[in-house]
Amino acid sequence: KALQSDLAGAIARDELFLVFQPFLDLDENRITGFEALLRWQHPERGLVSPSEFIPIAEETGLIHEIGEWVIRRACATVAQWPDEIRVAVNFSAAQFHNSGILQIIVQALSEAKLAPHRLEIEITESMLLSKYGSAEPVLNALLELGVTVALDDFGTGFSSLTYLRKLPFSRIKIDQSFIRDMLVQPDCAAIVKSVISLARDLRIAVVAEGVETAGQLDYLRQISCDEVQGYLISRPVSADGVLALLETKK
Ligand code: G
Ligand code: G
Ligand code: MN
Ligand code: NA
Repeated sequence: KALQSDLAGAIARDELFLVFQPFLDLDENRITGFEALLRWQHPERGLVSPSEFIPIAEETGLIHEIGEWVIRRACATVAQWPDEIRVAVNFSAAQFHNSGILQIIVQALSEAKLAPHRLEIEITESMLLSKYGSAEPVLNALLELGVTVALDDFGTGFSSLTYLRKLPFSRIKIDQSFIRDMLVQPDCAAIVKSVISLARDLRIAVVAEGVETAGQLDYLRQISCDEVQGYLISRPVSADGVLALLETKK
């Protein structure tokens, strides 16, 4: 397929870039970090969505090279931001189960002179059930390194409470589908409330994803959600946009 061969040269042609979407802490009412989201500016097709090209990268194995580029670029970028700001990077299963991944992360942190606690890795529940084997050793090694791990899209995969008990997550990101429906479906609100309460008892922080309305934000404040992310706070912005956002939301 054409897209596939184009993707192979995308890094060399400097067509990939990152945009950043903030996390807002509700207690402190300040931005605590940004999620790095990958974008591909294709010379003819224009902007191609990661939901289109990440699966191709995974099938072809290009995900390793692309994923390494994302980690290095994210670390180098966040190193230029204030010390209290973290960056979160999305991982694919194949990347996560690559034995060289720790070395790649250590090197990216060192090149950027970045404190490990400023990097967060986002993984999904489906990656924990992967054909590649146990995620536990990698998660423990990351923890030891000081890099934090967030469980992304929580509630959409095969959630098991065993994961929360056994694996060292710093954060749970409640999937946006729950946030979208929580004010219209009481069952959905009950789930969101319970996840927040469970996470608090386990000393795991909670991020609500996909917050789009003031009503959703108010409700999440009432039930003591730690952090929110979504178009209401900000769409993903360029690296320059991050600095502007940090100024205005101070
Ligand atoms: O930003 P957007 O909503 O278009 O992202 C679509 C999907 O692509 C999301 O599931 C997101 O997690 C994923 N994604 C974005 N950037 C990256 C990346 O750098 N690596 C991986 N593996 N997935 C990414
Ligand atoms: O799978 P993951 O949660 O990493 O995907 C993040 C995706 O969600 C990105 O593509 C981002 O653009 C999108 N997103 C972020 N905030 C919102 C929002 O408020 N509403 C919707 N519909 N999508 C959002
Ligand atoms: Mn994510
Ligand atoms: Na998510």
